[in-house]
Amino acid sequence: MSAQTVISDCMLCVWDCGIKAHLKNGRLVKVEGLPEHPVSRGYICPRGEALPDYVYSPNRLASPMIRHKNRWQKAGWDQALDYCAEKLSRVREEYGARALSVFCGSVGVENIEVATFARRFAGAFGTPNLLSVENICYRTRILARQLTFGRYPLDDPRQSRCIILWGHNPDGAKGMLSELIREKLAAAELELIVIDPKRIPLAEEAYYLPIRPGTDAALGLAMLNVIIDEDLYDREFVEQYTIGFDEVVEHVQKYTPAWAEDVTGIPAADIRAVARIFARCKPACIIQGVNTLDQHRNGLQNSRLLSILQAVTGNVYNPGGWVTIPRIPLANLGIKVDEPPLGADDYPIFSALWGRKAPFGIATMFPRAALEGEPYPIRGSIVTAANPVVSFPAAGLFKEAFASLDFLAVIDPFLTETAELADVVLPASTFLEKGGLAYVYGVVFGEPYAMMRRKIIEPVGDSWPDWKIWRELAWRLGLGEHFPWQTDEDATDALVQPGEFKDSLKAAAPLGAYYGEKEYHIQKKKKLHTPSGKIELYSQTLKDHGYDPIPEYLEPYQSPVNSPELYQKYPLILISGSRSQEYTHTQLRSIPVLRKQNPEPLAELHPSTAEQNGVKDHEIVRVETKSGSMKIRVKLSERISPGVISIPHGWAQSNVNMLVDMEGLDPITAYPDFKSVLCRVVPL
Ligand SMILES: Nc1nc2c(c(=O)[nH]1)N[C@H]1C(S)=C(S)[C@@H](COP(=O)(O)OP(=O)(O)OC[C@H]3O[C@@H](n4cnc5c(=O)[nH]c(N)nc54)[C@H](O)[C@@H]3O)O[C@H]1N2
Ligand SMILES: Nc1nc2c(c(=O)[nH]1)N[C@H]1C(S)=C(S)[C@@H](COP(=O)(O)OP(=O)(O)OC[C@H]3O[C@@H](n4cnc5c(=O)[nH]c(N)nc54)[C@H](O)[C@@H]3O)O[C@H]1N2
Ligand code: SF4
Ligand SMILES: [Mo]
Repeated sequence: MSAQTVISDCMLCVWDCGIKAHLKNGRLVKVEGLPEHPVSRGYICPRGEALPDYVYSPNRLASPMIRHKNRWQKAGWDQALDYCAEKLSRVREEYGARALSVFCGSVGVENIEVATFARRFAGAFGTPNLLSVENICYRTRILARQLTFGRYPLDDPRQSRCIILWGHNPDGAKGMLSELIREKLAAAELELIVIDPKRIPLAEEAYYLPIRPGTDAALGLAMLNVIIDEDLYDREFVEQYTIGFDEVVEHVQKYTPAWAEDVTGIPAADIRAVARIFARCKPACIIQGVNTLDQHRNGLQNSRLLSILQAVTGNVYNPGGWVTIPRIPLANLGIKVDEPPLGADDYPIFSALWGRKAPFGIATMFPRAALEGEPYPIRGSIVTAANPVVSFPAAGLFKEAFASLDFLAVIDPFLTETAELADVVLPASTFLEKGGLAYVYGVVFGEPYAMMRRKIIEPVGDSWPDWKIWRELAWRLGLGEHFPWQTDEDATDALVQPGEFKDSLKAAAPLGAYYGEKEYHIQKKKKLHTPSGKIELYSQTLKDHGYDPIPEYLEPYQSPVNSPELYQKYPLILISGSRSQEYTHTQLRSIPVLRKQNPEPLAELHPSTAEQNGVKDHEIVRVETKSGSMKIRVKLSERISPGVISIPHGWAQSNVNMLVDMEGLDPITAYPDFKSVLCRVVPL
């Protein structure tokens, strides 16, 4: 038997850990962490270890399938692609190219190979409607930081002396970070602050603030109030590199710790204490969850507030604060479409900031376009690397919308819930069966590091890599000139611009290479990319568009304060989507080794809340909101704040997104509120 160990990386979630893949006779048999990887340093999680079970899962789609009268029929690639081409041509003839949406999920954004070719196909076809999780994940914070700093600075925690985990539980969502934090705590090198309605494991070793969900901006404004009032800000940094500080000073006067105590439920003394630790203990780094701060009616302003806190304490562009990194020289394979995408008029800053156009539209507008033809009809969709009927808010509506289309194709290694609605499913190879670029925008500790990934096992079943699927489809639609690549190596090579970095990537393979260095103290060296050239605590851009130039506190859309009548009927606050190590979103539920570790979705409730609601541990309940209901088993936990219920996302049979609607969208980014949803539990 021939045994081989190959260096690669794991793309089962966004952090992209380095791996050592052990092969026997060309088959993946075991995966370990890769100590030589300069970012993950040997770390992998249970999903990474389960990679062999994942790639050879019996549930992988074995061949293309076409639906005939509600039954799936196996098809060859030629037949399936001819069918897709015919249907897509019809959509284009009847409604125009824009009536096709290309829908990408988390993998469809994070996996550069998947993202690049999907985007290129949309452009070649002529539709501006590339829709994606960019509309529910990360983009809000990126935009908030761009508005403040001109570019998107990233967390740089290795050298931090103080870290605030603000709505973020790295034990579930980012294992590498929890390892780092624990190392730093053990070495007594870190002040840790946790702001979370759940006493997460790291809260045991932190200054812990249990917050009422969705009230984070109140806490942030009060911290700013203390930092200014007690003269704890970095005067020199503020004077030299920011604009709008005077306005901020005036703005935060009304947001006192006593006021914030009423709003957040956190004692004023604790707010003061935490503000002091954060301001005095430099370098400090706020690490924000996506869930909590972005996915909120006031998400963009929440993220802006954290940017302002970092800036006034001088924790930007310093080691251990927030840092920018150079742009990776990716090849620009996007094809420009002149027409703007869905939502460009309604959400102008999200769609184009300072003339830089976002390549995607507003995904939360998709159901209306499909179901009501507003603002114009979307009649076809190709969903790749996404499972929106489970992962998107108002899941019932998304399902109805996809089911209503004239044509739906899904490209995925598995028959997802979205694929079940499709006319055609096309089996995609997983990342280990094709080349690609291991690069995740530097989101792991701000490291500008990337790896050129090569295929390490042959495509499983009759699956194809994404680039090849798009290519073959494009040729059938007369768009072949845009997809000249013949081999996996060609397609992978095309992802990076020719030049020094590409050469170094190839030379370093199978390990990766740095495409630059972290850019410390850039504010001293050059004008920033904001209109004023400085850090904009006050944002004239937001003001010009009719939004608050400095964040105000806004109650959650559904809340005891904002909707007291609703609260009478639905007296619990639902937070959804806390991550667990075994799963990525809607994926991996059918992998036995992972399912054993985390067998079923559980709704966490405090024992006192359970008692008030007549609910017992392990009982199955119905959870109801004004928009929907679902059943789930209850787990009592002293960790969760009373009055709050936490439900994970991604479980199709207990889909929490049946409970989440799209009424209170963020007016700047159209993000839904996945948190702070009022609900009730009904014992069955
Ligand atoms: N294992 C695993 N890891 C993942 C993913 C995955 O699916 N699985 N997904 C990846 C992706 S795409 C993303 S976007 C990230 C998301 O990462 P995050 O959004 O950071 O997710 P969590 O760390 O689970 O953060 C949720 C925490 O916020 C708390 N919380 C809920 N509501 C509030 C609130 O209103 N205020 C405050 N302060 N806290 C609140 C919850 O109790 C929980 O502890 O995770 C990434 N990592
Ligand atoms: N209630 C609630 N809902 C949430 C969240 C929350 O916090 N609360 N979080 C949201 C966030 S932050 C995100 S990012 C979304 C994620 O939402 P999605 O991206 O829709 O969820 P995934 O389950 O990760 O779907 C990815 C799909 O890609 C497939 N795939 C894997 N590799 C490949 C490949 O190489 N090629 C192709 N074509 N397909 C591949 C997988 O099999 C899977 O079906 O969920 C969101 N939903
Ligand atoms: S955290 Fe786990 S799933 Fe994510 S990249 Fe690392 S090993 Fe893979
Ligand atoms: Mo995400």
